[in-house]
Amino acid sequence: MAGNTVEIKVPAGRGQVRIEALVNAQWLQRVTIKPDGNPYGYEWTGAGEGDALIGATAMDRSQDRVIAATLEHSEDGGRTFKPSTLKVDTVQTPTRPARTITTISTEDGRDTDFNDSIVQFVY
Ligand SMILES: [Ca+2]
Repeated sequence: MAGNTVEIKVPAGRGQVRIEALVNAQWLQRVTIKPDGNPYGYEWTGAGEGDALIGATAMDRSQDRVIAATLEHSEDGGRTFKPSTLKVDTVQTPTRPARTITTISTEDGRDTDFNDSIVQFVY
């Protein structure tokens, strides 16, 4: 698996897993989401500021899921994409039942603000 792909393991359980992708970047960002080894999934692209939403979906939790997320950016208007540098962070909320929020954040350049793309999984 390339270093710009993360697999998020979501156990079967209540409700849904919700996924949203936000951007804070001038360069085009691309987020590819592939659930459960499926070669087809979601591909979201966009640029913008202020946590601009480029894609969102939800999946039921009737079964254990492994959701692969690949994060890239383009410096040439979408002709070619390069792997972004990722950070992954998971927190549990104090609610009962607890929910899990996993955040993937990316850096596409040198300012190391790690907010160029932000993909959150909430379940
Ligand atoms: Ca940046």
